[in-house]
Amino acid sequence: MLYHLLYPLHERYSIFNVFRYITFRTAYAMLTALLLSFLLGPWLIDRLRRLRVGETIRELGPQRHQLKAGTPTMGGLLILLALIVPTLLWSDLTNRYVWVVLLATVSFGLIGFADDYLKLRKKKGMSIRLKFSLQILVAAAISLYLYYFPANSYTSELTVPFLKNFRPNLSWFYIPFAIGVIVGTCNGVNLTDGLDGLAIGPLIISAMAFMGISYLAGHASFANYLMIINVKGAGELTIFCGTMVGAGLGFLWFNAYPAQVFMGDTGSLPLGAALGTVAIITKHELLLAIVGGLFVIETLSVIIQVCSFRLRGRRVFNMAPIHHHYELKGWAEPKVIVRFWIISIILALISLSTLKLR
Ligand code: 57M
Repeated sequence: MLYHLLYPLHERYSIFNVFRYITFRTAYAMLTALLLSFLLGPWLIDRLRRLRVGETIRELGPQRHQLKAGTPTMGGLLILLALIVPTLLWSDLTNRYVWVVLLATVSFGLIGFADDYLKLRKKKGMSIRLKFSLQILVAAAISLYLYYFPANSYTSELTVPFLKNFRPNLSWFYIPFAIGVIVGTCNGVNLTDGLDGLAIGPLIISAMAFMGISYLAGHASFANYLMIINVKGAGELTIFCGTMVGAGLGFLWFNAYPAQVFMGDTGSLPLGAALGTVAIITKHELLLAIVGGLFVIETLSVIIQVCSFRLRGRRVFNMAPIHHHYELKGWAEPKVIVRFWIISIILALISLSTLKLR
């Protein structure tokens, strides 16, 4: 909105030219998201506490987690607000991709909110079947739209990290693939969200990486130089990714150990879905598995644990997801968190290197 209101003034005052630049708007969208989080965070946490929106901790988990009982959850509401408002303020709202990522964010936010609400008020969340069906439904709508209204002829092709001349074309199979990317990412983030700041840290790091990727993919000359697919209009997603970094940092302020608030599914599902959608639009779906490799590791640990228990009757990890394994091995919670962040930074650096190493 600010873009539409203020940029036209450049004809009279040249200073307003800055509103044309994606980099300028990204920086201010990020700062707006941070400011909103700092201003609204304490108020929201207080409201959630008064409304008794507190977490019930399961007994089978690491004992230290019992101390967290009553910590307000649904802090994802703060993330949603800090994501949506700055995006509306600083983006070019005639860009269709901005609306696609906003649709993903809001719809998955509603699914997460409904689940958290039911968990709190009825003591039982949505059934797994209903939760997955809703996720698949929204992801299918997004995937079908992107497939049938493509930016270019490369839509069903995949960019393979480290390889420049191998771009498999999935044809119509791209639709279920894209659904898998969105649903997989949102559940990967959800599974990772089990220690203070553990999910939001790698999410910020991944959003930073995709901030760069969106900018490059949307810029014809840079995309051409790096030999990546140029997606006209994807550059505007730099602002959305910047907002995700700002909203994430703002939330981390309150979620840092010892957490004053948890994000709940209200936060983890929309963040994961938004990241997956950005990866699809920018045609870096496979790279997301490296950028967000920590979410993949957490998900794999659960799959391995469940398969091993069913097939061999034995566990591989003390407890899955893998962060609980290290907790039970005696690592202090902040140590697990910071080490997992470090792994996430390494993975983001490796993935950015693939832009040149091919
Ligand atoms: C969400 N939720 C946290 C909080 C957060 C199949 C199975 C592996 C599923 C998995 C599961 O249910 N995962 C989904 C994990 C929970 O956090 C809430 O949930 C929201 C995210 N959806 O925002 O509202 C707890 O995590 C802790 N927490 C923090 N700080 C944070 O910032 O400390 C969360 C955010 C919170 C708090 O204690 O209550 C969760 O872990 O439940 N299930 C599991 O993860 C369980 N693992 C398990 O059963 N493993 C088995 C099998 C099935 C693989 C095994 O290894 O044998 C663990 N969950 C818990 N305790 N709570 C087991 C131990």
